[in-house]
Amino acid sequence: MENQFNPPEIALLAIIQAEDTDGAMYELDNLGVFSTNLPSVGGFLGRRNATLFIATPPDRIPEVLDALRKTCKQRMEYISTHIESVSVPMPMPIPVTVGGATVFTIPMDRFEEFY
Ligand code: 2BA
Repeated sequence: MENQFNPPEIALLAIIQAEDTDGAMYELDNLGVFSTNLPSVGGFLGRRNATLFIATPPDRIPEVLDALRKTCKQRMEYISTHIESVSVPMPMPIPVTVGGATVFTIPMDRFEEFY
């Protein structure tokens, strides 16, 4: 059997912080929007984050973005660097602001479900 009913036309890839995953997925689930959590790692900080794969009809994109806005918070992370002017290695934390959510919107050519 194949699902032909109301096929989603847009794929959203939302990179969010790992801590926000449960809240975001819960909120999307409450909206009746399907999401898949792909564990990922940020290239800059090298820390675990999450990529939510969300396939949706275009008219639901605003609701999805609102749900992500509500549940995904900006945070300060720190990377450690060394002060060069001192003889003993001394780590110096540098603050880095990490979003919210980084969302890519991608048109989908096909959507199929096989049962
Ligand atoms: P990360 O690559 O670990 O980046 C974490 C944060 O570090 C970024 O937060 C940004 O504030 C800073 N950052 C990243 N690259 C930088 C660089 N070359 N120079 C200075 N600062 C830099 P966000 O922008 O909120 O990004 C959060 C996560 O979203 C990223 O984790 C990455 O996994 C993803 N991301 C952001 N923009 C992306 C893009 N254009 N393509 C693919 N993934 C992206």
